Amino acid sequence: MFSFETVSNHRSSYVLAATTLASLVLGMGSGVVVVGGLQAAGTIVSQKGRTFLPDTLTLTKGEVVTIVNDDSDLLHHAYVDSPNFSFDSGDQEPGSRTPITFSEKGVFQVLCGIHPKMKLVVRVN
Ligand SMILES: [Cu+2]
Repeated sequence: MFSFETVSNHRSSYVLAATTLASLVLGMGSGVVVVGGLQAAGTIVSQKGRTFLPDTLTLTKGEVVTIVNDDSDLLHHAYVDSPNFSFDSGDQEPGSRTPITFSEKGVFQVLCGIHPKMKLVVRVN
């Protein structure tokens, strides 16, 4: 009986921690976050379960998207390779945040160099 309660308590703590983390991420997703003097706009895309969430976005030229690797045990490697805009994140460690400034109009695919099925479509107006 004692061991069951111990397991139960651990699970509650874990759920609480996960909920707090989710609130933090959601909180960062709304509004403007200023880190070290750099201003980042509020659009957050999560890499989770080898997918981008959300997987489509519509932006205005010059907006910043911050890609967060929410897979605790996977590297990702976001890139854009189009005629008028390209970007390469390098290795994205678990928990890392990668800002991308979309400085050109058009429709762009953000792909992952490690997981070919991962795709984020960004329309920039
Ligand atoms: Cu990936």
